Amino acid sequence: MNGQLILHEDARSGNCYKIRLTAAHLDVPLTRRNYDIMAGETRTPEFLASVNANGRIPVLQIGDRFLPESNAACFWLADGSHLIPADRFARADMLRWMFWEQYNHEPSVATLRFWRAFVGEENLSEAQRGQLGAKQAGGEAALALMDEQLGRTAWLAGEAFSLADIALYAYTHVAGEGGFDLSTYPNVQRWVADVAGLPAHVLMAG
Ligand SMILES: N[C@@H](CCC(=O)N[C@@H](CS)C(=O)NCC(=O)O)C(=O)O
Repeated sequence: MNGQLILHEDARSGNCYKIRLTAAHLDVPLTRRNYDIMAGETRTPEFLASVNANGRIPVLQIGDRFLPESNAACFWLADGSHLIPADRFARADMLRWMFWEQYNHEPSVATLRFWRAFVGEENLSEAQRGQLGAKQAGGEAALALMDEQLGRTAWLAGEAFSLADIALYAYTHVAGEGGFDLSTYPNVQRWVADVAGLPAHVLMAG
């Protein structure tokens, strides 16, 4: 009905992994097209003109239409499925966690992973080095908030696994690569194991 689904991605990116994990839970096949973001492959004139004018992956291509932004792509895939709560409040609460992920979690937890595990601290600019402390504190505050929620409910948006868990699992389970100690957050650790134990789970490097 929607033609072929193509994921434009860099397989090392947690934002791209969110879409693969959502598709796995829905048993939806994706064709994968890889770009090396470290080599600027999402900044070429061709990519900007035909895939995403914002110069970033992931982009989910649905037939001849292109949908950037990881959480929007997950939402498109999961619309009407068990990954989105039927209850109106729970559905909005799921979105709350996904917006929060983009504003309060990903900019610290994912950026520090990118800087420390891929760029290397010795290669950071002066300005980036100056942000290390604030990003560490921001990431710790985000993980603490998740830990508080997951001490009260099984999953982030209540008692059912949802897109909120997928969106936040992507970078949380590899937060150690960014210099965060997940053993400080026992409820997050329990939840990471629960997500990874679901039958449809796929690994990030898969
Ligand atoms: N808010 C976007 C973030 C996309 C993003 O930052 N993508 C990064 C990789 S995770 C990227 O493409 N970086 C390459 C570049 O900026 O040149 C999303 O959730 O999809």
